[in-house]
Amino acid sequence: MNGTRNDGNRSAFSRWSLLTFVCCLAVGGALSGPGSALPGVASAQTPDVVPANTVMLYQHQNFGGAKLEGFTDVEEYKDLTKMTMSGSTNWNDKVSSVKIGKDACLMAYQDINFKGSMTRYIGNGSSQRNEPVLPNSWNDRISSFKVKGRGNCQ
Ligand SMILES: [Ca+2]
Repeated sequence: MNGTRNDGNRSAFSRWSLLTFVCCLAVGGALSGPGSALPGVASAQTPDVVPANTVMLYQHQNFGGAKLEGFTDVEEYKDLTKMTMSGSTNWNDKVSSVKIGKDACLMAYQDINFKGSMTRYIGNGSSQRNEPVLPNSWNDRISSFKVKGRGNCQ
């Protein structure tokens, strides 16, 4: 029965293709290096593209180290001492660079519960805003933040 044999051949071929595909995925993952496969760890090789209404906060300057995505109107960013970065460390006074989606606004505060000095990073409406270094001594200072739409940054 030719039909049956052909089906069998096609099935074997499909299995082989799948095996090859999975194999290459595994090799590719190994080649991309340690760390890049871990959630919350930035990869220098693949710069983040931030959705229009979100922000991304980074542990180190130039978008390095752990990263924390911030979504519009989420209240949990009121106390970064309670937001885990990795292991027993938290995000309080850790942020050193940020990316701002084109339609987003970041309001970052020196203290928890949106208190103390505040600085704004407003999206420009046309493209992602990247701030590899936080100016005016805001490095390792942010303890709470809000994400808003760029037209509602208050
Ligand atoms: Ca602080």
